[in-house]
Amino acid sequence: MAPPTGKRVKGVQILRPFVYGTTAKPFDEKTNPKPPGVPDDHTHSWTVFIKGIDDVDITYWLRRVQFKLHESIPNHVRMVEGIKGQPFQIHETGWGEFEITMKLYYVPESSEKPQTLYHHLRLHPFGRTEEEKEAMRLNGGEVISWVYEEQIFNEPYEPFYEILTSGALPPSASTLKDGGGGGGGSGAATPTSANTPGASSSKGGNKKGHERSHSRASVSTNKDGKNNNEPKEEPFVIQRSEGGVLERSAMIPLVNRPGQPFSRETEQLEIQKLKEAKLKVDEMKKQMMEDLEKKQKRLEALRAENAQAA
Ligand code: SLL
Repeated sequence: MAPPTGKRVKGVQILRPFVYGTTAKPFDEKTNPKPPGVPDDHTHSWTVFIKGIDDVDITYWLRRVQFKLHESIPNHVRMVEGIKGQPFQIHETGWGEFEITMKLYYVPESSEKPQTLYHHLRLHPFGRTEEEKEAMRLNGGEVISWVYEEQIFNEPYEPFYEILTSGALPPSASTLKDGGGGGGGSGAATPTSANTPGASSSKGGNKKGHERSHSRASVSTNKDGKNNNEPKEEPFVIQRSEGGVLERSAMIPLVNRPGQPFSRETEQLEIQKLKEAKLKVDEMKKQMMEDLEKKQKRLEALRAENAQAA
């Protein structure tokens, strides 16, 4: 942690969305063959990662991540340095589930102490219902346990505030490649901790959302009809197309895409689920109150009968 430079910007809170978690796949001759040298008792390959939402770069605020794996794994404490536009991640193989400790080291300008996150590595399908487990099995046995999180910087120091607010950028080239990103998740994801029903978004990669706006050269004509062949740069327009997010912003994607299960769409579905659950609880409560009232009346009647008989 670097000594603080400048003052803290009072009354300001800046948040940055990010995603962390694990993706695991059982070894399988056809779909996931075991690489040479992997011990016989290893049953799965897996990845643990921290990355930007929509795969945008986060290394401008997160410098390095220390992953602490199970002690049975050789070299189980690993430091991963940030590479611009790429997830912080570790690929491993093994046979068992355990809790992974992730220590987040921020950029020196932040003067922030490291913070720790914990995540349970999941190798086997899980869920609240059999249906949820079944959905994981259908997805080629790939087990996705991803969590949406927001990093909050409270009253950041001035130099860091400058970095955080220096302006949003269009998604960088590194995020143009296929979805999955750090998770290694290839298809529509069924996220877990968030347990988002809408997560399994439409398949069939729609890459339009990642296209960046670009400036074009144009040829204009002068008043006198002569061609003015000087190429003219059109103003650079930052677009948020197809619900994707801009780099260095706190945006959330509008809609889900393959490998990108966290979005406003997902949030709306979660809210809807909560509303429905509340209605159900209210209804159950009403029913219980009615039952209680009936029982109380019956009790009173029995007491009265008893008193008469005595
Ligand atoms: C369990 N409590 O019994 C857990 C421990 C440990 C997993 C899980 C070893 C990999 C390697 C490995 O998978 N350890 O040898 O590199 O389920």
